[in-house]
Amino acid sequence: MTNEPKKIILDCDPGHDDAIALLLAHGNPNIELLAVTTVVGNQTLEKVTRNALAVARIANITNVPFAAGSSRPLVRTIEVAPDIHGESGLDGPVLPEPVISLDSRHAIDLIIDTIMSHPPKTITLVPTGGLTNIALAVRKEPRIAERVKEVVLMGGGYHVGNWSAVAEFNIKIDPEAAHIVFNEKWPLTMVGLDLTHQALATPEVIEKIAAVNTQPAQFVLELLEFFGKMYKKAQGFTYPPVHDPCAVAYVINSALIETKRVPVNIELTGTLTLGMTVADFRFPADENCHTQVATKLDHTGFWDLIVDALKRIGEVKI
Ligand SMILES: [Ca+2]
Repeated sequence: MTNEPKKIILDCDPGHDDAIALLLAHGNPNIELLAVTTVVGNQTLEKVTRNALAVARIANITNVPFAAGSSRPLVRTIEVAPDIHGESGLDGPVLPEPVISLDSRHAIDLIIDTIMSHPPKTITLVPTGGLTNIALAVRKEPRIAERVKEVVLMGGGYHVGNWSAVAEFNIKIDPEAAHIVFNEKWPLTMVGLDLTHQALATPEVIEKIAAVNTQPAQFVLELLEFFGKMYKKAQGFTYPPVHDPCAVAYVINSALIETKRVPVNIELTGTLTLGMTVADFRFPADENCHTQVATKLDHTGFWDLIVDALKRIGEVKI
């Protein structure tokens, strides 16, 4: 890790795990959060945007622009995930009224403006929802593909799916957008289900978060309690996998997550496999391969980062 904080733009659809990703990005000293953008996904754009602003209040994030983005996928009809995230998209805790207001720009313009106004190769894009905004941004301003440092996204899975047998939610809800994003030549790390299913919020993790004993930590506990119940009911998990902060953790300290360089592309025409992230493990990847997949998580190191971020955020009374 260098001393210079890593600049990121978080493009998200909060979302229990997005909320924790946002707290991690805000609370970790190695991250400089430049912008937060929202996209339809776990719930409607209106709901996830409100949730993002509520999380900003909970963690006292006051100096970061938030902008709303795409309200529907490029081609497909909207699919949301109330069976995991509830009707609000962030069910469980009582959400406070937001105190900051939205940036007047569309998310894709905030993304483009932010990337183009910083030096080349200094900004990492961290999408933790469907890829609609990122696809539209790179179509509107193709120069961002060369200008970003890398894309580290939560989505996909090379062996498992959750929204179908082989497709993960973020990719499946807007596969055309994912196809655009995976086929640009920027360095891209796919933090997929193979990795995030290792990021389980076990009782030991819950205990460590409870010991922080602040309102933001209590908020995370309430998120995880609801998320855990839903994951047990919907997908049979004993403890819930907390996907999105894994992408932020990789940016903070790549040593926490092992990766493998392989070509990845998105299935757009399969009748059973639409939205599958097809990873080709047959041969050693050639040197031009710009995609890699996350394979193995340091579980303790990962959760220690979350606990540390909550400690640094400290008490925020609402
Ligand atoms: Ca998400």
